[in-house]
Amino acid sequence: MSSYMEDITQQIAAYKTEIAAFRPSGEAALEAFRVRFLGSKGILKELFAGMKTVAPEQRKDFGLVLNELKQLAEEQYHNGREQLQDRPGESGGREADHTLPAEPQRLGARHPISLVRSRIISIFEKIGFSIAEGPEIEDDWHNFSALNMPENHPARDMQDTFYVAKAPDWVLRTHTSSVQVRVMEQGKLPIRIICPGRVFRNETISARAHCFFHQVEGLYIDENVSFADLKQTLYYFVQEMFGEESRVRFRPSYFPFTEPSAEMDISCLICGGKGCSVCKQTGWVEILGCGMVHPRLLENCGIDSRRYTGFAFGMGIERITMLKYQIRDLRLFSENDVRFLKQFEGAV
Ligand code: 2NL
Repeated sequence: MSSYMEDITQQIAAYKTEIAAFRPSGEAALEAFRVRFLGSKGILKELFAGMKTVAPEQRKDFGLVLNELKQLAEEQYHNGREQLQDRPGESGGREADHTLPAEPQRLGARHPISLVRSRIISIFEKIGFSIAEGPEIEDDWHNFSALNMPENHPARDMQDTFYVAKAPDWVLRTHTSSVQVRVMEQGKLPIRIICPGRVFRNETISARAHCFFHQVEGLYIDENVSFADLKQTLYYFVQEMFGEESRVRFRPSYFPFTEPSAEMDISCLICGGKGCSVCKQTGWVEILGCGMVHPRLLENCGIDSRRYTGFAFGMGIERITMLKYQIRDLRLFSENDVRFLKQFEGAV
């Protein structure tokens, strides 16, 4: 064998190994492979051109070897192309497979205040209460005076208020009673409403107080509405909200807009009444204030207090939520920390 044939045979073996091992890392590598071996100035063109220097008796065998090498290179080029097309996201890749299951979409969670507000609303809707809403910026009359809290009356001290500096008659409502006053003024009786909404008080922010919170107030006015109706309605609410084993108790209290007034406690959800840190060893926790609507209020709104009586109550949604979900710090509700909010995924 001539030395040219020896050299070229070795060289062809090396090319064969290189071609057989080829796996493209991307489009550019595949194209470089094509140019190097199969291009118009590529290695195979050059080898075929070398045929004429081969002795005529060896030409046929040499031709067969070259054809084999060319076939291998073409095969590897096609394999490489297929391999790239199977890879998603590569340029020139196959279209997305729309039959694959979708990436799961992350759902947010409802805010616990919103969850509990909905729950309270649906409990009262079941027994015929409807929802009333009103403005968050109120005039003095609807927030205070109509509710038996005249100007300079010490009862106003119970609710440290944000006043609108440019309009001294306007305040950020300190309770949603103002909405109930508006409904009473419309004069359509009987009235059976609940008023959920945001209220504002000028408190120093702590784990137990904030400058805004959420309230649900309720009002029922008709002929012959009694304190027994009040007790039974609120007992029903507690059973629905906290479970059938919950007990309630009423303690005398004072509010300027009700007479008589009471505060309602429920048996402690944590210890069941035995005494623990949540109920401060008393077995009871306070959840709302209530009472019979003061006759002066009815008169203020043009309702005949000799014919009609009513009961009213007010609760803080934050307080109910803290009890229901054992949340210890009121500030968590307005910090929007997703680690807190995520815990309510799937809660209803
Ligand atoms: C509390 C106590 C209360 C009322 C709210 C009310 C409204 C009208 C007439 C009479 Cl229009 N009363 N609301 C009555 C008693 C208590 O709320 O601690 N709320 C967070």
